[in-house]
Amino acid sequence: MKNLRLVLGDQLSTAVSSLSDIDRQSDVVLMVEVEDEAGYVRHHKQKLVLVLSAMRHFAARLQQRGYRVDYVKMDSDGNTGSFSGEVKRALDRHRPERLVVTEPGEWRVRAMMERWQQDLGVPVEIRDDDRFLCSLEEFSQWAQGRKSLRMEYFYRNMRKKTGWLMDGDKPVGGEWNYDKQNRKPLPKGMGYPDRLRFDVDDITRDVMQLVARRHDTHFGDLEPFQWATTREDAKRALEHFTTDCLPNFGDYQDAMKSGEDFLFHALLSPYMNIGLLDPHEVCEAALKAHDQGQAPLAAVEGFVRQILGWREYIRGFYWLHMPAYPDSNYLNAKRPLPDFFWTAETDMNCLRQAIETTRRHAYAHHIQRLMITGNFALLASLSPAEVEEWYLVVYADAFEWVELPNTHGMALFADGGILASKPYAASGAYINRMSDYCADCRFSPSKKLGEGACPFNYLYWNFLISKRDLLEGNPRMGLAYRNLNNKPESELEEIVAQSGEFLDALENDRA
Ligand code: FAD
Ligand code: DLZ
Ligand code: SF4
Repeated sequence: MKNLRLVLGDQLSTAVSSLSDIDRQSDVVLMVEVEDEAGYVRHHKQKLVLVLSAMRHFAARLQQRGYRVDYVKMDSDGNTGSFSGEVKRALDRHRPERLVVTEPGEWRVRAMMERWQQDLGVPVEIRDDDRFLCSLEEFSQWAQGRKSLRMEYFYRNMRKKTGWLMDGDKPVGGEWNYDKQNRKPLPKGMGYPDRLRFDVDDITRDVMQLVARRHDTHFGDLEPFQWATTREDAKRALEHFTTDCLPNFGDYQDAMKSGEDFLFHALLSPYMNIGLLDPHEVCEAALKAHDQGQAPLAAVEGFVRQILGWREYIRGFYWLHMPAYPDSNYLNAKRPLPDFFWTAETDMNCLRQAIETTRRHAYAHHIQRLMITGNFALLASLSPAEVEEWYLVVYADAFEWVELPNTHGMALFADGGILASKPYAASGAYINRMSDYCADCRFSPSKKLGEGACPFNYLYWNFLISKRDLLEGNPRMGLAYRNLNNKPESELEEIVAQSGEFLDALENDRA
């Protein structure tokens, strides 16, 4: 046999570089279900089902197309439980001349792969992952010599490179970014689209039984499982999004509502991240909707920016800064993660809603992740490592290349501002403006201190007080510190005292 081609659980595309020059007669595709990947963090049950079921469907699709596939199931005899162990066993079975892989999405797996040639005694070719719109080399060239790596400038470059939403060398409509139009609260009486849900077939049912048997203690509800696990269904999800949600995506991108877990969000990140959809085709579908007059420019620009801008930028950023990136802890945050992040048992309704959504669907939308759970973790000085592990566990779309910069850099400001120009810290007033959560909360967003005051209110000021030496010099924090400095000393003392009591009690919320 000539080449053994390893395809990982987040590389489920026939266009992946490891398969590009495959000889279907003489090469074998290797896919392995391994306990190490299910357990290196205790992934949400639905994330396990999504990845393993999508792997099995993908293997079946390859076989139908005449590929030779060697597929190792999780509970098959002799499964060693690790990528290295399963690659070694497959090398013994097939004796290939060469092992071909596409670079993985996580540093720890890349480090493992780089040892294989020496440890396993076979030539190993690690190919670029060209499913992204910006190569790692291109990103590092863009980053070279820049003092700060702001996404907005990267995004403009990518717009010029792709020609998307460009009118010659000018942005269509005259602006690069229409975010000013994209921050509306939800109007009363608004209707929401019924989201497409996918039936569980025999393959998915088998995987659900496997997960129930082996991973029952992991976080999250196993049922109802409604994610797509095939490319065909993921394409239907894309079509549904562009038709039914995209026109309103921009306007209400930052809004939150009880009982409406998805609003107008795409629900496409898991599919792009595991290979069922290509980011290129997702952006082109949105651009087509704009060309055909089905979605306004602000919505389409906002959506394309998330993928062409943020998603690509985050990936380049991860590889540029690894492996040292998670070691920083600029704000010296050390408090352990409270148990309610797992149980949702808290009186703070916004947090309860965001965590319950997460438990139900392995999903919460961006503003819930950033401005509810992320904002709380920032204000309460929760340990970055513990918070990062939580985000990696609980979301179906979580892979370290995308989870880590978003959590460590964007939500927690633990890198001291390499990714974001200022911390995304907000008080209860913001949450009240952008959601209906406060109406059903035992706390009041308009109360700043004392019994019934919203904890986000005093924690916000306490955060500014306690991190003054690290943040006051930041030009984008000027207004916040001017407001803080106008407060009388007695109020500052009360803020610190009430926050101290709250945070001490939080440390007792441990399982
Ligand atoms: P939409 O809101 O509809 O956005 C469309 C698409 O844009 C998404 O599918 C996604 O591919 C892309 N996108 C938007 N924002 C980002 C971003 N900041 N970074 C990368 N891509 C983006 N996204 C993940 O894919 N995996 C993660 O593990 C992850 N962890 C996050 C952790 C935190 C603390 C925060 C603040 C954000 C995180 N995000 C992560 C980014 C974002 O929240 C999700 O991509 C988005 O919520 C996915 O839902 P959607 O498909 O409905 O997205
Ligand atoms: C997330 C995941 C899980 C749960 N299981 C597997 C698996 O059994 N086999 C596999 O090839 N990939 C799995 N994955 C995805 C990997 O964790 C992912 O490929 C690496 O983290 C590199 O990004
Ligand atoms: Fe959250 Fe405060 Fe509003 Fe309650 S009052 S939902 S804690 S922001």
